[in-house]
Amino acid sequence: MTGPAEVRCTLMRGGTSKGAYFLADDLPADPAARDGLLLRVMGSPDPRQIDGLGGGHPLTSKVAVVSASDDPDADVDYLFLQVSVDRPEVTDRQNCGNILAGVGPFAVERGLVKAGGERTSVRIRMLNTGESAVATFPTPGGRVDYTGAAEISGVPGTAAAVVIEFPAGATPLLPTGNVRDTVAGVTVTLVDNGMPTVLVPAAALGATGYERPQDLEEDAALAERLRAIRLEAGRLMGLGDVTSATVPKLSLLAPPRADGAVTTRTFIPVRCHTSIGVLGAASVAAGLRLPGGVGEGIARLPGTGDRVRVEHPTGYLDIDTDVDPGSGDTPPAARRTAVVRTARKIFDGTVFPVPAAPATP
Ligand code: NQM
Repeated sequence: MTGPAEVRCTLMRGGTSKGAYFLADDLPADPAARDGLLLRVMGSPDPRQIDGLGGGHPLTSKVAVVSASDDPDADVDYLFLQVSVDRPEVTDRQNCGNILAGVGPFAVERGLVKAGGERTSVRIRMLNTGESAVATFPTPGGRVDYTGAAEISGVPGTAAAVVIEFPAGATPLLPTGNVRDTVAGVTVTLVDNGMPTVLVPAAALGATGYERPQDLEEDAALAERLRAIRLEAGRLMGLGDVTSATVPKLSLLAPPRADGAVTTRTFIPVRCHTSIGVLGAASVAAGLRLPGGVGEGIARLPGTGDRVRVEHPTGYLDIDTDVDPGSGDTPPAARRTAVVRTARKIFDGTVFPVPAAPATP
């Protein structure tokens, strides 16, 4: 076995996801050794991840690697790693805005950032995309307070708000330069406001958009169409061959059922999300704001303000996006995005990445 036999680890809920948080210095510097260790920590590959910390779903098989930043504009660097549940794969090809919610509190807990008073703001450089975020959360008496009155759909109870602000995106909002593309025979909007996402009218795939995630996951014909769309969209978006990548995500759009702007069912990219990712929702919200996008005629955007309420299978996610629609040679761009999440420290201790002994025949 390569790498350390035991590692300090903090298990945290970040938004509607759960993951293992590490200091970068505690993990092997070599990515292959690090990834091998993380597979053993999470118990992958195994659909139940019975031999590790993972919860048998992509949303609970996540890792944050955090370190002090050498960027003068950032306090910490955050590398997100998605650990596959059923394949021996770890990827840094996507970011995660839910796990991001735990990064600021973790940085204070582990002494990377000093608490700043009643509330602390942590400037985070997100290594997966090169973009940045600022997370602000309560730290009365110099300690992170996880308790509070903020409610987010998909998480029982209430907790302290972690307010996350994203400045203007570093990547083009429209990777192909078009508000509509035809991909595998379906008209879609390909958008990236922090997460490469394919917006697809649910009706174009014979879905209502109100199905339960498990029912959509059981539809083999739908899975095949989504796969074809994703592979072609990935190439068009400049992501290359995305056969085994976790991006782009696909969000099926339908008219809102409650008081939101749109209803979504999001594939990440094979399992259907029980809610929606933060950056996935940021991309949906920005895409809906683009005149001519496939959301037109489906979404009901509020007449004023930046807030877009994105409905999903377990409620809704409110996201603020300010989009410059562009004009002439100036392409559309997201000026600012903001969201409220919550996080919780679940345990802090030592994880033992012992490999399973080979089974005897
Ligand atoms: O889009 C799931 C999640 C995510 C990602 C996924 C996320 C985001 O809910 O910012 O948070 O899309 O794989 O954790």
